[in-house]
Amino acid sequence: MGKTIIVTGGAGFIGGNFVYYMLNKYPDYKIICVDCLTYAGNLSTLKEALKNPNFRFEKLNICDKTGVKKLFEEVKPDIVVNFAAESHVDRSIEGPEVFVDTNIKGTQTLMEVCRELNIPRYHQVSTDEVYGDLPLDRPDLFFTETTPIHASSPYSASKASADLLVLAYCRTYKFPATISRCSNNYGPYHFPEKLIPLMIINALADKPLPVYGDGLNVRDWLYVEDHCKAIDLIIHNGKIGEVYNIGGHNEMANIDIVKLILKKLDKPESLITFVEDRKGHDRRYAIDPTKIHEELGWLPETKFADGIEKTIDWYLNHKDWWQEIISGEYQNYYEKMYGGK
Ligand code: NAD
Ligand code: TDX
Repeated sequence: MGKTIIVTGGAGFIGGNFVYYMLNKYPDYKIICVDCLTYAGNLSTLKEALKNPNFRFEKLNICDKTGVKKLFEEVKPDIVVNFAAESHVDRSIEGPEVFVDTNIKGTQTLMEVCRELNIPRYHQVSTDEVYGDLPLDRPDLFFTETTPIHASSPYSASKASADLLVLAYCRTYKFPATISRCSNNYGPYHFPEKLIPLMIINALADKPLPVYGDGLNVRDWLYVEDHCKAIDLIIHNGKIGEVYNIGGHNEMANIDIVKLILKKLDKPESLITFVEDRKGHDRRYAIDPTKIHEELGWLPETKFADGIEKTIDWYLNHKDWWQEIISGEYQNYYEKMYGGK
């Protein structure tokens, strides 16, 4: 029988991609998106999903326990997948408070409602950033699920706190949850404040491409659809109480990504502008995904060369989507973050 799945944060980048992935893969499932539409949430991302009778959107804050409980009581979800979060490291450095509210308190609120209503399954979408960073001169080191938590930014500290709460709920209340910790995603609907879309959009406008510090920081990039596939496997076949790392074994220095984007768009490298470094900037992230591969058979399918091509094409073909975003409040953000740099 078809399941009912609540997807929180489904109007954002990864949650939105997950909504489409699940609607396509499981035509007998009902997908309900809970999202309060912060600056990062866009209903236009869900335009096609809203035409699907198996999809429903609820504008709701995950910290609003009364609202969340009323909805969960009504729809009786089989699974809750929590993507909702404040997700941008730079914003967490400027204003950490909302990160504590949404990422920690919001997670606890969702779990509490699930516990009170005996919802059978909860999944927490977390990040590799909870492990802190790795040195550039030790390419043999990777994050495994047993790497100690060592968060660097207010963002990653809030995600790590939520993870600890989820694990505590599992142990104390036998709460039926899993956690996934994924590396950097890229792909369609990625909010323009993040590295890859920002560089594509600035390059298209012949604007400077702001690279933090020396540009040698390394991230492990995964095409967003591969992340969605991993979460699908975990919510259906994962073991309760377990953490699964998800990563593409695709480490790249920021500067190399930026140069690649310029080359694909036929723009000059003179657009690259080195700016002041991010405070506390993590040097390198690299995931060891052996556990999810061996237990659940997951492997990344999209090679970076193909994924970046698809992503650039998507931004070229969906100018309406991002032009609407960057014409609003985003302008103030951009001026504040990059104006003085
Ligand atoms: P995003 O910022 O694009 O989207 C977040 C969504 O959550 C938005 O739609 C926003 O409106 C919604 N939201 C925020 N606060 C809310 C609240 N209080 N109540 C209800 N909805 C709220 O984020 P993303 O990049 O899609 O990330 C999704 C999840 O994946 C996050 O938990 C993030 O920590 C995690 N993650 C992201 C990446 C990445 O590379 N982007 C990598 C690993 C893990
Ligand atoms: O203008 C920029 N210039 C620049 O050099 C921006 C926005 C970023 N960078 C650098 C900082 C990072 O080393 O690029 C790298 C990637 O930056 P982001 O896109 O901000 O991602 P990151 O900080 O690595 O975090 C992302 O991956 C892990 C997501 O935003 C998180 O939500 C996720 O948990």
